[in-house]
Amino acid sequence: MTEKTLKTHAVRLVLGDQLNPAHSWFSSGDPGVLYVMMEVRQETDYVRHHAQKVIAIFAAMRAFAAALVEQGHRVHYVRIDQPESHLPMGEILDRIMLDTGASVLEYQEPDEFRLDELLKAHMVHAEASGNYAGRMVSSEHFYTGRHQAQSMFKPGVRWLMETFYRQMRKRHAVLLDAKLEPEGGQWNFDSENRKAWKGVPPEPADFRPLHDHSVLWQQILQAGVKTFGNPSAADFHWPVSRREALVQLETFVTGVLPYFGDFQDALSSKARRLFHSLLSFALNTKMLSPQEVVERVARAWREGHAPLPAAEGYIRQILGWREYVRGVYWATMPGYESHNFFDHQADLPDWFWTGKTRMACVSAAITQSLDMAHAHHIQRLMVIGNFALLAGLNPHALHQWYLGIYIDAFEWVELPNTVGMSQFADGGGLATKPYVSSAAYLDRMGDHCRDCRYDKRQKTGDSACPFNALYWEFYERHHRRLAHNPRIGMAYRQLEKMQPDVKDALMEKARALRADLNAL
Ligand code: FAD
Ligand code: DLZ
Repeated sequence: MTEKTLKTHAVRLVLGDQLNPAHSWFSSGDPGVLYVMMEVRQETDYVRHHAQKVIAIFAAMRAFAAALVEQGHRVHYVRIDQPESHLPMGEILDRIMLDTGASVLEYQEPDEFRLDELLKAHMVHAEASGNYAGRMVSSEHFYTGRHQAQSMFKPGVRWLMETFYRQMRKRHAVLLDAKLEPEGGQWNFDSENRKAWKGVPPEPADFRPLHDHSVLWQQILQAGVKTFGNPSAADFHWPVSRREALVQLETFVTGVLPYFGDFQDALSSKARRLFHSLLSFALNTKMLSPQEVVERVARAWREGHAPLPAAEGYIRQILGWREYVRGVYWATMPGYESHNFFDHQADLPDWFWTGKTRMACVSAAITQSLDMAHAHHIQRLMVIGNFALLAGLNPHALHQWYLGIYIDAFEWVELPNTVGMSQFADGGGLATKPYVSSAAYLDRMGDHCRDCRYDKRQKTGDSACPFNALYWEFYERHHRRLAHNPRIGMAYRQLEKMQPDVKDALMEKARALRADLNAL
């Protein structure tokens, strides 16, 4: 029986990051609806992805399709080892529409500008040719609808994250008391979230399920998809179904959340995860909703299982930062991807693909990223991103690296974080000052300096930690662009006070470092 004989009136496309079982599409069964999911080269090849990212997305897509079929829905699934996977998405959709005779193609709003434009243009063409009608519906995932985000963040309106976050807390009645004031009398407990970790309490055990995806990995390899990073089944722990994602949420909330606040900004050579939730993949593929995660964390506090600074700190990441960067993305695309405020042009050193640099903190963060397609926020921002900004790496090349390597990287969230927050390449649209530091900060928040080949105390000479000279030269080099910023006045005052010979030596050292980044 062909799909035509089943009388399909509508085809509905589900993208790889739209695995939301609570979407209203699935609340009732309609035998006239055919769901389409596809593993396609168009999506695997727009950037080179980490092997685990491709495996995780395909495994989660397959689990989602199987769950739909189990519920009685009809699904047309294109696997990566089928010849169709080489076709553009639009052509596959046209074929299915022709084969089924369906008159309507529905799709959920894509989170990425590229795909949004592509599908929009495809629907306009299909409708103009009289082939079928296209209809975009909400993905029913975020707190802030896409149009609402676009109008809130419209050009000329400057939204500080903190202002946005407070408004979100009020609008969605999160952590508010009976008088609609913030619980604990404070909106933000950030100042309590900056402790270094000395090994106590111990890093939580990783209860995530271990998956063997070797069959899927062979299919990906045979299809010729180019990836990088560790594909090893032995290291694959990402949740690939809603059931697994819920278990992960529960183990985080019950055993880890109480310490999240304290060690949110910590770095450690002995703990890769520290007290982070590892929920970003499940959230960004929509297996979990942000509302249920926020509600579960708020409940943990209400029931006395987590301190308020931990719960507030965690909720701020999701209700605040996650929604905020999405607003920035939709308000500034297209164009945000090409910002380069400092005109930084250096290539990424080769060790971005091997982790083989002698800077212990950078090596650990990159090696971990290659091993598990994840690094926590401070590794992404204050280790890798900090180095990239000080060294003058090209922000667009860096954006592509971040977009490829992390399990949770989808452009709507990765791009503002990399180009805006981490590289200040938008000139301060998102961040109020560049996130840069010398070795002192890295040493205060972590323990990598102890066993590093470089010396955190030295600024010049062969053994000096590269972050030191690079830090001062960054400020000197960008004096014209940054000196007026009141948040960094202190750095410029220190530079002014520096003895000329000390300053010259620092500048010379930094220029030598930047001339041969591969040697670090
Ligand atoms: P936790 O530390 O447990 O935080 C909980 C949740 O809060 C995360 O799962 C995430 O959904 C949300 N969150 C926290 N910080 C942010 C933030 N700055 N922006 C948006 N959401 C946030 N996050 C991504 O989801 N995808 C990315 O591609 C991504 N790229 C980044 C690139 C750079 C340069 C930087 C500095 C940060 C990036 N982040 C990205 C934000 C953050 O680092 C990750 O969300 C986090 O490390 C994911 O691990 P986790 O789930 O254990 O997070
Ligand atoms: C990231 C990704 C990859 C690697 N592969 C697919 C795929 O084969 N099919 C698919 O539907 N989605 C994939 N994705 C996720 C999409 O790129 C994602 O939908 C967009 O980035 C929009 O956020």
